Amino acid sequence: MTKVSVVIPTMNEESSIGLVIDEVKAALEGVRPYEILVVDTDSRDRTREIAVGKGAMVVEESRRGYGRAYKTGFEKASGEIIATLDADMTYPASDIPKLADMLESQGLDFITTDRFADMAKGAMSAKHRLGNRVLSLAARILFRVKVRDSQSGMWVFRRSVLGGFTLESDGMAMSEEIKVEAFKKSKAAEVPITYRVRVGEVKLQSWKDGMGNLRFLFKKRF
Ligand SMILES: Nc1nc2c(ncn2[C@@H]2O[C@H](COP(=O)(O)OP(=O)(O)O)[C@@H](O)[C@H]2O)c(=O)[nH]1
Ligand SMILES: [Mg+2]
Repeated sequence: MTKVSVVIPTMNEESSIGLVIDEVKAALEGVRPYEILVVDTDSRDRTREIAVGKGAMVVEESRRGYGRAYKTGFEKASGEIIATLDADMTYPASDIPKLADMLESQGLDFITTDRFADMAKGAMSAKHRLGNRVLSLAARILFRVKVRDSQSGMWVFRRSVLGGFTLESDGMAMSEEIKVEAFKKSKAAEVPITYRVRVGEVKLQSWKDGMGNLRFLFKKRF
């Protein structure tokens, strides 16, 4: 069985990181070899302590940014398959084995997930839903990527795809960037998931990150 490295970025997620690690362990223990890498940016709460206590490896990355955290985590990952998710209980960690199986049985390189397929009530505000729809539409038009949800943060992919492109963004825009590149340069698919209500405070800055993402798409395209 191929090893899975589960990479989780954190910034002050003490109320949820333990729950996420528990769910990852319950899903993978005895199913596949795995490791859990928590990439933390200067948490001032008990995030690191909880992660270490639950057996995860904590990677310190003090340079801010969601994309930066992932790039650092990917460099440290030893599994041939990498799975990503937020530290906030929104994504179904229990789906990781199913998605890894799908990757292998269908000969895929990259799987991203579609949160719009089954979203819990209150999991995403109307403003964020609209923003995500606009960004997803922009990605479809500008890059012809067949994704409904360009901002989903749960991906399961072969580590080898990372050798095929360079990720420029250090921020939230890395989420759409990795999809654009993976769909262009490898065999990729989007799979529906259930998206849950967040535990703890959101780190995303709606307007700043939303407009930043849109700007990123246009800059990358033209
Ligand atoms: N290491 C690190 N993690 C971050 C940073 N910004 C956000 N995160 C984490 O990235 C994930 C996504 O952030 P979140 O607030 O859930 O954004 P949303 O899901 O887009 O609303 C969470 O697990 C955050 O703790 C950062 O600068 N560094
Ligand atoms: Mg989140």
